Amino acid sequence: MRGIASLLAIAGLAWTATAQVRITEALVNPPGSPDAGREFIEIQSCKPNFSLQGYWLIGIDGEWLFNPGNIHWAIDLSSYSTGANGLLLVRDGTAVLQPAPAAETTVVTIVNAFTAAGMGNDSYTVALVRGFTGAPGSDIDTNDDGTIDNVLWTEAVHAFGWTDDDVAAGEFDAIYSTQLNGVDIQPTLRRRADGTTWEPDVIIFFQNGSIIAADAGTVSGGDPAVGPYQTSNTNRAIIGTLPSAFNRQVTPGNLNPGDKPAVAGDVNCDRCVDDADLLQVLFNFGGNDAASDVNSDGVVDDADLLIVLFNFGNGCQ
Ligand SMILES: [Ca+2]
Ligand SMILES: [Ca+2]
Ligand SMILES: [Ca+2]
Ligand SMILES: [Ca+2]
Repeated sequence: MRGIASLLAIAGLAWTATAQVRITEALVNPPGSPDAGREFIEIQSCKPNFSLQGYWLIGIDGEWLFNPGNIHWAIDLSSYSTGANGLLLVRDGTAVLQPAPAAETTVVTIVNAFTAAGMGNDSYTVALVRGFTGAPGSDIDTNDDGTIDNVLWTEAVHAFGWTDDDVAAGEFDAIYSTQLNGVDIQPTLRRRADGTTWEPDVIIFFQNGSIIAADAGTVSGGDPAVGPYQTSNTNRAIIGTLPSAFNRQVTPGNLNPGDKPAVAGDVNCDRCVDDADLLQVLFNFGGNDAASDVNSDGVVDDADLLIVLFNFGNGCQ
């Protein structure tokens, strides 16, 4: 039997903050045209069937000519919950995309969700925030210096973005993703041999912490209009070590290769219910730590403890 000291050590390690909800995949520039109708953003929660009350997805312009910091579109996710696997897919059209989303995934279809022209394909930021109080046309960077000076949310949860590295003298493109707890896919990772820079079409985040942002094409035998799509073998930026299960495919509404589904009772977001989760609930007992509040009723108590115990060992294989 493990001693309490080693249990504490495990719990301590587990308490390095892990976002309870994050972006897992996005297709911002599908092969062919038009873009609108085939773009998507996929997010995943640690808890199955998690209410997204107060969560918003927002698109933020970064182009000098488009007023850096302009809110391009904003989607209120408050009336939705993630699926049993933790996934929620936001789509901007009803046309079939391949592969079909998993049956457990919540699919939200809002025609022209990312505007009638789709998400920007140049310098652009996409963010997941809580408590958004702005609207399309709001400006989060009023003096266009690249630093957010008009905070229109209560919490920045996750984000991604990149510049197109294509500005005239005196111009300046802005990316806000690192200020929003996300990642900026740097131009140095996106150079062609001739020195020009490509812009990603798709970004995929894996649970092992790795990320790929790449140009997208159609898989051999696929239909350019509906996919399946795959990441380029040449125009791609990789951060970390991609899972060996990754086969380049874009997977809207399906777990990314190597990723695990959400599991009830997983408090520290490693998709396994074990002593670390049990200890975190015990240490927060009587409080309101959101991650430890397994049943999301506002208090950490025996009801949460029981869910952890009943699911003990789940997801750990
Ligand atoms: Ca500013
Ligand atoms: Ca996916
Ligand atoms: Ca866990
Ligand atoms: Ca509770």
